Amino acid sequence: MLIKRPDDIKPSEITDEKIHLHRRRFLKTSAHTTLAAVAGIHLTDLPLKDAAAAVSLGKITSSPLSTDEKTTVFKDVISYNNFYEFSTDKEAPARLAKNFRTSPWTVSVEGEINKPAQYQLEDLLKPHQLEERIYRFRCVEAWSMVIPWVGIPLRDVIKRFEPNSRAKFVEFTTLYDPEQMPGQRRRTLNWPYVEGLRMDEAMHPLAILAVGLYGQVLPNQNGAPLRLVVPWKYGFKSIKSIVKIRFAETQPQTTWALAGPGEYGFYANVNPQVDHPRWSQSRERRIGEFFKRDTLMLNGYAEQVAHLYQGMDPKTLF
Ligand SMILES: Nc1nc2c(c(=O)[nH]1)N[C@H]1C(S)=C(S)[C@@H](COP(=O)(O)O)O[C@H]1N2
Ligand SMILES: [Mo]
Repeated sequence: MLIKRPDDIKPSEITDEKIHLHRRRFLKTSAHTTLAAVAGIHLTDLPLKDAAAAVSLGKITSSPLSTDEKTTVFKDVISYNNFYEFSTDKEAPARLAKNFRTSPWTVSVEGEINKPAQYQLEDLLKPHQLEERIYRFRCVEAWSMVIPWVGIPLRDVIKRFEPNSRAKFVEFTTLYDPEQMPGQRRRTLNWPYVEGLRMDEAMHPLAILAVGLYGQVLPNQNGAPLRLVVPWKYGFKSIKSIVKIRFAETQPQTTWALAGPGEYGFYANVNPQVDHPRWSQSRERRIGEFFKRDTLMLNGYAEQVAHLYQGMDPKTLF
């Protein structure tokens, strides 16, 4: 269930002291400060003698679309990841992505639009107000988190590109750079990672492009410097480190559907009633909790998005 949050709650107020300490520690890495510089983000010194420059994204407004559920501990959000470009191991991306270069970062925008262009990340972000969106995030492997993302509504960005009437789908592509991404030297997946949304899904106010979490620039292992977040779908739809956004008339291919067409589909809507062929999707483990909980239809966002799938067979929406 979604509740309204007052606009003046700063991300700093929803994080505990431990989280702040962790934040200081990881923010000392240069990759973050470089991204901050390129994204036109200002740096603020923390009143701590061991802290170098901590990154701040500037003004972040809080969104009424946030959940009021307890957020997952910061350390878990940044140390338990799926990022196959680095490793299939969940703990390894944090270490292996440490020196990943996120600046300069160019996003190529192509296809059925009036304004195709190559954007520097800072230019892509400039006209937009950053928002905090606290979302439930449900991985297809039956674990979940609650993450305070910092991002911008995808729909606002898409409108700037002026899609034409043939734009029925939008495709996203992750960087291909095996030199920096050791996982890409093996064919665990079809590289580069690609994902897609139907246009009406992409234009839904819940879909965001994230540049941060917990009030700070995205850690590399979480998909820096730019990743998609679609909270009513399984986590694999939320593609990381995006370098290309392409608009198309036909449904794009997606990495996981290519890897296992019987197991992963284009829609990947969270549905507790449709099992994965190898495990149940009815329950999930919230990271940091001991007892499993019921998985909610459309990850708890049914009220907002169920209408997008009216008349479609839920069994085809996996
Ligand atoms: N490029 C890319 N994007 C990706 C993945 C990946 O391996 N590569 N993993 C996906 C999966 S399966 C999940 S659950 C989420 C994990 O996001 P997190 O590590 O920020 O929690 O990222 C998704 N996006
Ligand atoms: Mo996932």
